[in-house]
Amino acid sequence: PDSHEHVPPIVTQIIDGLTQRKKLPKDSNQLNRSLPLVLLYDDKGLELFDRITYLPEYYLTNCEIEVLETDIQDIIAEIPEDSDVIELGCGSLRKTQLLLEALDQARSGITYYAIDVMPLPLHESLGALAQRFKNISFVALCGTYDEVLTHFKKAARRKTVLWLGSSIGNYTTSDACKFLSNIVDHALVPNDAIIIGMDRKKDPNVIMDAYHDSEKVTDEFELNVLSHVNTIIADTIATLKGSTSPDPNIDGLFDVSKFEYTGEYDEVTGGHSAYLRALEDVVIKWPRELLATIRSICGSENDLILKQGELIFIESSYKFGKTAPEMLARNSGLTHSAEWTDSRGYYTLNLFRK
Ligand code: AVJ
Repeated sequence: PDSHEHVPPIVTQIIDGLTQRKKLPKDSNQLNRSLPLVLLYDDKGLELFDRITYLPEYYLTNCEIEVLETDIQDIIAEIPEDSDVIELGCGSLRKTQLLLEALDQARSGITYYAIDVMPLPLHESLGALAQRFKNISFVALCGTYDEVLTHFKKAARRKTVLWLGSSIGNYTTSDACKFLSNIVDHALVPNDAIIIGMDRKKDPNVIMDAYHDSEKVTDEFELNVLSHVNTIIADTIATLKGSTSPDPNIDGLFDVSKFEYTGEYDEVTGGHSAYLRALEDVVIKWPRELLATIRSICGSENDLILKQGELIFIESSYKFGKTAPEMLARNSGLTHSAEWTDSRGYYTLNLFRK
Protein backbone atom coordinates (compact mmCIF):
# COMPACT_ATOMS: atom_id res chain seq x y z
CA PRO A 1 0.00 0.00 0.00
CA ASP A 2 1.03 3.63 -0.53
CA SER A 3 1.72 4.25 3.12
CA HIS A 4 3.42 7.59 2.36
CA GLU A 5 0.05 9.09 1.51
CA HIS A 6 -0.57 9.17 5.26
CA VAL A 7 2.64 11.00 6.04
CA PRO A 8 1.92 14.56 7.30
CA PRO A 9 3.24 17.54 5.24
CA ILE A 10 5.77 18.52 7.93
CA VAL A 11 7.49 15.13 7.55
CA THR A 12 7.70 15.62 3.79
CA GLN A 13 9.21 19.08 4.41
CA ILE A 14 11.75 17.65 6.87
CA ILE A 15 12.87 14.97 4.40
CA ASP A 16 12.99 17.46 1.55
CA GLY A 17 15.06 19.94 3.58
CA LEU A 18 17.53 17.29 4.71
CA THR A 19 18.03 15.64 1.33
CA GLN A 20 18.18 18.72 -0.96
CA ARG A 21 20.86 21.38 -0.81
CA LYS A 22 19.38 24.78 -1.54
CA LYS A 23 20.64 28.35 -1.69
CA LEU A 24 20.20 29.10 1.98
CA PRO A 25 20.21 31.79 3.24
CA LYS A 26 18.55 32.80 -0.02
CA ASP A 27 20.88 35.76 -0.61
CA SER A 28 24.07 33.74 -0.13
CA ASN A 29 26.07 31.67 -2.56
CA GLN A 30 26.18 28.58 -0.37
CA LEU A 31 24.03 25.51 -0.82
CA ASN A 32 22.81 24.07 2.47
CA ARG A 33 20.51 21.44 3.83
CA SER A 34 17.79 22.94 5.99
CA LEU A 35 14.97 22.25 8.41
CA PRO A 36 11.61 24.07 8.48
CA LEU A 37 11.54 27.21 10.65
CA VAL A 38 8.27 26.21 12.37
CA LEU A 39 10.15 23.39 14.11
CA LEU A 40 11.65 25.99 16.47
CA TYR A 41 8.29 26.47 18.15
CA ASP A 42 7.12 23.36 19.97
CA ASP A 43 6.31 23.65 23.71
CA LYS A 44 9.98 23.42 24.65
CA GLY A 45 10.97 25.89 21.92
CA LEU A 46 8.36 28.44 23.01
CA GLU A 47 9.61 28.16 26.58
CA LEU A 48 13.22 28.65 25.43
CA PHE A 49 12.31 31.60 23.20
CA ASP A 50 10.48 33.17 26.11
CA ARG A 51 13.69 32.85 28.17
CA ILE A 52 15.66 34.46 25.31
CA THR A 53 13.41 37.53 25.47
CA TYR A 54 14.56 38.11 29.08
CA LEU A 55 18.30 37.80 28.33
CA PRO A 56 20.31 41.04 28.68
CA GLU A 57 21.97 40.41 25.28
CA TYR A 58 18.65 39.97 23.43
CA TYR A 59 17.95 43.72 23.22
CA LEU A 60 15.04 43.33 20.74
CA THR A 61 12.32 42.66 23.32
CA ASN A 62 13.52 45.33 25.76
CA CYS A 63 13.63 47.88 22.95
CA GLU A 64 10.16 46.98 21.76
CA ILE A 65 8.82 47.28 25.31
CA GLU A 66 10.53 50.67 25.67
CA VAL A 67 8.87 51.89 22.46
CA LEU A 68 5.46 50.59 23.54
CA GLU A 69 5.79 52.22 26.97
CA THR A 70 7.00 55.57 25.64
CA ASP A 71 4.74 55.99 22.63
CA ILE A 72 1.65 54.02 23.63
CA GLN A 73 -0.74 57.00 23.44
CA ASP A 74 0.42 57.89 19.91
CA ILE A 75 0.12 54.27 18.89
CA ILE A 76 -3.39 53.67 20.19
CA ALA A 77 -4.52 56.98 18.69
CA GLU A 78 -4.20 55.10 15.37
CA ILE A 79 -6.59 52.33 16.49
CA PRO A 80 -10.29 53.29 16.20
CA GLU A 81 -13.26 52.32 18.42
CA ASP A 82 -15.20 49.16 17.47
CA SER A 83 -12.32 47.70 15.48
CA ASP A 84 -10.38 44.44 15.26
CA VAL A 85 -6.78 44.15 16.44
CA ILE A 86 -5.17 41.05 14.92
CA GLU A 87 -1.82 39.87 16.20
CA LEU A 88 0.31 37.49 14.11
CA GLY A 89 2.42 35.12 16.22
CA CYS A 90 1.43 36.37 19.64
CA GLY A 91 3.64 33.94 21.62
CA SER A 92 3.55 34.67 25.33
CA LEU A 93 1.66 37.97 24.86
CA ARG A 94 4.05 39.76 27.20
CA LYS A 95 4.45 42.89 25.06
CA THR A 96 0.90 42.93 23.80
CA GLN A 97 -0.36 43.47 27.33
CA LEU A 98 1.00 47.02 27.29
CA LEU A 99 -1.07 47.80 24.23
CA LEU A 100 -4.17 46.02 25.51
CA GLU A 101 -3.98 47.85 28.84
CA ALA A 102 -4.07 51.22 27.09
CA LEU A 103 -6.81 50.13 24.69
CA ASP A 104 -8.91 48.74 27.53
CA GLN A 105 -8.94 52.17 29.16
CA ALA A 106 -9.36 54.33 26.08
CA ARG A 107 -11.56 52.37 23.66
CA SER A 108 -14.75 50.36 23.55
CA GLY A 109 -15.73 47.61 21.14
CA ILE A 110 -12.23 46.27 20.50
CA THR A 111 -11.87 42.61 19.57
CA TYR A 112 -8.37 41.20 19.89
CA TYR A 113 -7.51 38.18 17.74
CA ALA A 114 -4.42 36.22 18.76
CA ILE A 115 -3.03 34.07 15.97
CA ASP A 116 -0.44 31.41 16.67
CA VAL A 117 0.63 27.99 15.42
CA MET A 118 0.70 26.60 18.97
CA PRO A 119 -2.71 26.05 20.56
CA LEU A 120 -1.87 25.50 24.21
CA PRO A 121 0.15 28.54 25.28
CA LEU A 122 -2.25 30.64 23.25
CA HIS A 123 -5.29 29.66 25.27
CA GLU A 124 -3.55 29.75 28.63
CA SER A 125 -2.29 33.30 28.30
CA LEU A 126 -5.44 34.59 26.63
CA GLY A 127 -7.72 33.35 29.41
CA ALA A 128 -5.80 35.42 31.96
CA LEU A 129 -5.95 38.53 29.76
CA ALA A 130 -9.69 38.20 29.18
CA GLN A 131 -10.11 38.32 32.97
CA ARG A 132 -8.01 41.47 33.27
CA PHE A 133 -9.32 43.54 30.37
CA LYS A 134 -13.11 43.67 30.55
CA ASN A 135 -13.60 46.08 27.62
CA ILE A 136 -11.84 43.87 25.10
CA SER A 137 -13.19 40.68 23.50
CA PHE A 138 -10.63 37.95 22.96
CA VAL A 139 -10.48 35.36 20.18
CA ALA A 140 -7.72 32.75 19.78
CA LEU A 141 -7.09 31.44 16.28
CA CYS A 142 -4.72 28.54 15.94
CA GLY A 143 -2.99 27.84 12.65
CA THR A 144 -0.44 29.16 10.21
CA TYR A 145 -0.88 32.80 9.13
CA ASP A 146 -2.14 31.71 5.71
CA GLU A 147 -4.75 29.34 7.10
CA VAL A 148 -6.06 31.82 9.59
CA LEU A 149 -6.03 35.05 7.56
CA THR A 150 -8.69 33.73 5.16
CA HIS A 151 -10.99 33.99 8.20
CA PHE A 152 -10.88 37.80 7.90
CA LYS A 153 -11.59 38.18 4.20
CA LYS A 154 -15.04 39.71 4.18
CA ALA A 155 -15.28 41.00 7.74
CA ALA A 156 -16.74 44.49 7.87
CA ARG A 157 -14.90 46.04 10.81
CA ARG A 158 -11.80 48.25 10.65
CA LYS A 159 -8.58 46.34 11.22
CA THR A 160 -5.14 46.83 12.75
CA VAL A 161 -2.77 43.92 12.12
CA LEU A 162 0.16 43.64 14.57
CA TRP A 163 3.34 41.89 13.52
CA LEU A 164 5.72 42.50 16.41
CA GLY A 165 9.06 41.16 17.63
CA SER A 166 10.85 41.58 14.28
CA SER A 167 9.41 38.26 13.13
CA ILE A 168 9.44 39.89 9.68
CA GLY A 169 13.21 39.37 9.94
CA ASN A 170 12.74 35.65 9.29
CA TYR A 171 11.67 36.54 5.73
CA THR A 172 13.76 37.79 2.85
CA THR A 173 12.56 41.19 1.63
CA SER A 174 10.82 39.71 -1.39
CA ASP A 175 9.06 37.02 0.69
CA ALA A 176 8.01 39.66 3.24
CA CYS A 177 6.50 41.77 0.43
CA LYS A 178 4.61 38.75 -0.93
CA PHE A 179 3.31 37.91 2.51
CA LEU A 180 2.22 41.51 3.19
CA SER A 181 0.65 41.96 -0.27
CA ASN A 182 -1.42 38.88 0.39
CA ILE A 183 -2.75 40.38 3.64
CA VAL A 184 -3.32 43.76 1.97
CA ASP A 185 -5.22 42.21 -0.95
CA HIS A 186 -7.30 39.66 0.94
CA ALA A 187 -7.85 40.91 4.48
CA LEU A 188 -7.67 44.72 4.45
CA VAL A 189 -9.77 47.58 3.10
CA PRO A 190 -8.34 51.05 2.34
CA ASN A 191 -7.08 52.86 5.46
CA ASP A 192 -6.73 49.63 7.52
CA ALA A 193 -3.38 49.46 9.33
CA ILE A 194 -0.44 47.12 9.89
CA ILE A 195 2.06 47.78 12.70
CA ILE A 196 5.38 45.99 12.17
CA GLY A 197 8.32 45.65 14.58
CA MET A 198 11.61 45.90 12.66
CA ASP A 199 15.08 45.46 14.13
CA ARG A 200 17.63 47.92 12.73
CA LYS A 201 21.11 47.30 11.38
CA LYS A 202 23.66 48.31 14.03
CA ASP A 203 27.08 47.44 15.47
CA PRO A 204 27.61 43.79 14.39
CA ASN A 205 28.93 42.92 17.87
CA VAL A 206 25.64 43.92 19.45
CA ILE A 207 23.79 41.70 16.98
CA MET A 208 26.17 38.75 17.39
CA ASP A 209 25.80 38.94 21.19
CA ALA A 210 22.00 38.88 20.87
CA TYR A 211 22.16 35.56 18.98
CA HIS A 212 25.10 34.09 20.93
CA ASP A 213 24.20 34.70 24.56
CA SER A 214 26.53 33.77 27.37
CA GLU A 215 24.06 31.35 28.98
CA LYS A 216 23.73 29.54 25.64
CA VAL A 217 19.93 29.62 25.74
CA THR A 218 19.98 30.39 22.01
CA ASP A 219 22.10 27.27 21.40
CA GLU A 220 19.51 25.20 23.23
CA PHE A 221 16.68 26.90 21.33
CA GLU A 222 18.18 26.16 17.89
CA LEU A 223 19.28 22.59 18.80
CA ASN A 224 15.78 21.83 20.06
CA VAL A 225 14.76 21.65 16.38
CA LEU A 226 16.49 18.24 16.22
CA SER A 227 14.60 16.91 19.25
CA HIS A 228 11.39 18.19 17.69
CA VAL A 229 12.23 16.30 14.47
CA ASN A 230 12.80 13.16 16.53
CA THR A 231 9.38 13.50 18.19
CA ILE A 232 7.60 14.10 14.88
CA ILE A 233 9.28 11.12 13.22
CA ALA A 234 8.53 8.80 16.18
CA ASP A 235 4.88 9.92 16.23
CA THR A 236 4.55 9.44 12.47
CA ILE A 237 5.96 5.92 12.60
CA ALA A 238 3.65 5.02 15.49
CA THR A 239 0.67 6.27 13.46
CA LEU A 240 1.76 4.40 10.33
CA LYS A 241 1.95 1.24 12.44
CA GLY A 242 -1.56 1.89 13.71
CA SER A 243 -0.45 2.48 17.27
CA THR A 244 -1.66 5.48 19.28
CA SER A 245 1.42 5.99 21.44
CA PRO A 246 4.96 6.43 20.07
CA ASP A 247 7.20 3.38 20.36
CA PRO A 248 9.87 4.11 23.03
CA ASN A 249 12.33 2.00 21.02
CA ILE A 250 12.35 4.49 18.16
CA ASP A 251 14.73 7.34 18.91
CA GLY A 252 14.02 9.41 15.84
CA LEU A 253 16.65 10.55 13.35
CA PHE A 254 19.15 12.65 15.27
CA ASP A 255 21.60 12.19 18.10
CA VAL A 256 21.45 15.82 19.25
CA SER A 257 24.83 15.57 21.02
CA LYS A 258 26.53 15.27 17.62
CA PHE A 259 25.57 18.84 16.65
CA GLU A 260 26.34 22.37 17.76
CA TYR A 261 24.75 25.74 17.08
CA THR A 262 26.61 28.31 15.00
CA GLY A 263 25.61 31.62 13.43
CA GLU A 264 27.02 34.47 11.39
CA TYR A 265 26.05 38.05 10.66
CA ASP A 266 26.35 39.59 7.19
CA GLU A 267 26.66 43.37 7.49
CA VAL A 268 25.70 43.94 3.87
CA THR A 269 22.40 42.07 3.82
CA GLY A 270 21.76 42.65 7.54
CA GLY A 271 21.04 38.95 7.89
CA HIS A 272 22.00 36.85 10.88
CA SER A 273 21.90 33.18 9.85
CA ALA A 274 21.53 30.32 12.33
CA TYR A 275 22.80 26.82 11.53
CA LEU A 276 23.39 23.49 13.23
CA ARG A 277 26.83 22.03 12.53
CA ALA A 278 27.74 18.32 12.58
CA LEU A 279 30.55 17.80 15.13
CA GLU A 280 31.58 14.52 13.45
CA ASP A 281 30.51 12.49 10.41
CA VAL A 282 26.88 11.58 11.00
CA VAL A 283 25.13 8.70 9.22
CA ILE A 284 21.35 8.65 9.42
CA LYS A 285 19.53 5.46 8.48
CA TRP A 286 15.96 6.20 7.43
CA PRO A 287 13.30 4.32 9.40
CA ARG A 288 11.91 1.39 7.38
CA GLU A 289 8.35 2.78 7.60
CA LEU A 290 9.37 5.98 5.80
CA LEU A 291 11.34 4.46 2.92
CA ALA A 292 8.49 4.75 0.40
CA THR A 293 8.15 8.45 1.23
CA ILE A 294 11.92 9.01 1.01
CA ARG A 295 12.03 7.34 -2.39
CA SER A 296 9.17 9.44 -3.73
CA ILE A 297 10.85 12.65 -2.56
CA CYS A 298 14.48 12.12 -3.60
CA GLY A 299 14.44 9.05 -5.83
CA SER A 300 16.68 7.00 -3.56
CA GLU A 301 16.57 5.64 -0.06
CA ASN A 302 20.29 5.92 0.65
CA ASP A 303 21.46 6.74 4.17
CA LEU A 304 21.78 10.45 4.84
CA ILE A 305 25.45 11.31 5.36
CA LEU A 306 26.42 14.58 6.99
CA LYS A 307 30.16 15.24 6.89
CA GLN A 308 31.89 16.64 9.95
CA GLY A 309 31.45 20.43 9.82
CA GLU A 310 28.45 20.31 7.48
CA LEU A 311 25.76 22.90 8.23
CA ILE A 312 21.98 22.60 8.41
CA PHE A 313 20.33 25.99 7.88
CA ILE A 314 17.66 26.88 10.46
CA GLU A 315 16.73 30.59 10.23
CA SER A 316 17.69 34.04 9.07
CA SER A 317 17.00 37.08 11.24
CA TYR A 318 17.26 40.16 9.00
CA LYS A 319 18.03 43.65 10.30
CA PHE A 320 16.80 46.69 8.39
CA GLY A 321 18.29 49.91 7.07
CA LYS A 322 16.58 53.30 7.54
CA THR A 323 14.91 53.23 4.11
CA ALA A 324 13.58 49.67 4.40
CA PRO A 325 10.07 50.58 5.64
CA GLU A 326 9.47 52.87 2.61
CA MET A 327 10.66 50.15 0.26
CA LEU A 328 8.54 47.52 1.96
CA ALA A 329 5.48 49.77 1.72
CA ARG A 330 6.03 50.51 -1.96
CA ASN A 331 6.22 46.83 -2.83
CA SER A 332 3.27 45.69 -0.71
CA GLY A 333 0.52 48.17 -1.59
CA LEU A 334 0.94 50.13 1.64
CA THR A 335 2.03 53.60 2.72
CA HIS A 336 4.50 54.07 5.58
CA SER A 337 2.78 56.56 7.86
CA ALA A 338 4.62 56.58 11.20
CA GLU A 339 7.73 55.26 12.92
CA TRP A 340 8.48 54.95 16.62
CA THR A 341 11.91 54.05 17.97
CA ASP A 342 13.72 53.44 21.28
CA SER A 343 16.24 55.88 22.79
CA ARG A 344 19.23 54.07 21.26
CA GLY A 345 17.62 53.83 17.80
CA TYR A 346 18.09 50.06 17.81
CA TYR A 347 14.55 49.03 17.00
CA THR A 348 11.47 50.49 15.33
CA LEU A 349 7.72 50.05 15.30
CA ASN A 350 6.33 51.07 11.93
CA LEU A 351 2.79 52.02 11.04
CA PHE A 352 1.63 51.19 7.51
CA ARG A 353 -1.76 51.88 5.92
CA LYS A 354 -3.48 50.39 2.91
C1 AVJ B 1 11.15 35.41 16.97
C2 AVJ B 1 12.07 35.51 14.79
C3 AVJ B 1 12.00 37.47 16.13
O1 AVJ B 1 14.90 36.28 14.88
O2 AVJ B 1 15.27 37.38 16.70
C4 AVJ B 1 15.76 34.60 18.67
C5 AVJ B 1 13.92 34.28 16.86
N1 AVJ B 1 16.19 33.23 17.08
N2 AVJ B 1 16.99 34.09 18.87
C6 AVJ B 1 14.68 36.50 16.06
C7 AVJ B 1 15.26 34.05 17.53
C8 AVJ B 1 17.25 33.25 17.92
C9 AVJ B 1 13.56 35.74 16.78
N3 AVJ B 1 12.22 36.01 16.16
